Amino acid sequence: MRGQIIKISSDLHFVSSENNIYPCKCRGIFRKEHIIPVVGDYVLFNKNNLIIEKILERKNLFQRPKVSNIDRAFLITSLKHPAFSLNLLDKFIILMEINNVEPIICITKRDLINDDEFLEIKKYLDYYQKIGYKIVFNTEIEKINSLLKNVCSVFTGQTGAGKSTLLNKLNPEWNLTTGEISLALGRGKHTTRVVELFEFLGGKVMDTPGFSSLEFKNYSREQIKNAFVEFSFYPCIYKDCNHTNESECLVKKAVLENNILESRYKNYLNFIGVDK
Ligand SMILES: Nc1nc2c(ncn2[C@@H]2O[C@H](COP(=O)(O)OP(=O)(O)OP(=O)(O)O)[C@@H](O)[C@H]2O)c(=O)[nH]1
Ligand SMILES: [Mg+2]
Ligand SMILES: [Zn+2]
Repeated sequence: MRGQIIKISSDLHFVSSENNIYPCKCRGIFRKEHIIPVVGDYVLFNKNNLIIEKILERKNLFQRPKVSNIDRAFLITSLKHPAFSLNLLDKFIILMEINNVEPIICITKRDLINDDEFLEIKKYLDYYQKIGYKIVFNTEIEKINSLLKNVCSVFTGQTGAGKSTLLNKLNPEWNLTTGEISLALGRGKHTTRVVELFEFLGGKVMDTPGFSSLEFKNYSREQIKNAFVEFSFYPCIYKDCNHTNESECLVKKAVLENNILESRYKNYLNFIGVDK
């Protein structure tokens, strides 16, 4: 039978298929061949002995959180506790661009900052919107529901940002555990421990354990450069311009003229390993 892994707990893989959930183990060969199933995987399994026989081809695969077959990724971004971070936002967006997944910026904890503080951050949010990214607030339930409809989405973000809280708001039946914020550390306490997939509005949505930092390696300079979508609005004379030391670089000019956000450019240099 064909099914999809919705949760993994030690060696038990919960496979959803035709309105049932089957707790399955993997064929022994998986371990030998270093095949590691993740939540989101479509699999072939035997419902008599509850063994997963095969993982079907993945559309995409992420390491942190460990999930596959994603169409949309919501970065749950709190404005305070934990603090708003442009570096984290850019890392997330670049990772999604490279993997051809649509990133959605979902803002939480607007209520924890005052209007002046919000205006400071709004300048940045307006820029991201201008270059084509969708931004929603965790209070805009209808808007979030319409983005979740019929596609497979993942909620990711820092621990304590409010992923599980928002999912409970979307559907209280999920009854997910939510956590306190450690005031000493200014972040969450890793309340969600495992990835879990839920069917919702004809699509799927995954809750995931939060992280305290996001790393990416193994991406080439070329990939990172192309993932900064607004750079293509400023076509440099040299097609392979890296926008670093080249003269007559239109991207650098756009940064100087405040048409490209300086933090974006700095993060670009940082991600390709050129620190200025
Ligand atoms: N004031 C305020 N608190 C919020 C908001 N959203 C979430 N919280 C609180 O933030 C804390 C952490 O929320 P969680 O939903 O557990 O965060 P999480 O992202 O699931 O965290 P991990 O599971 O550790 O990754 C809880 O105390 C929530 O009540 C919000 O919009 N405003
Ligand atoms: Mg959680
Ligand atoms: Zn250039």
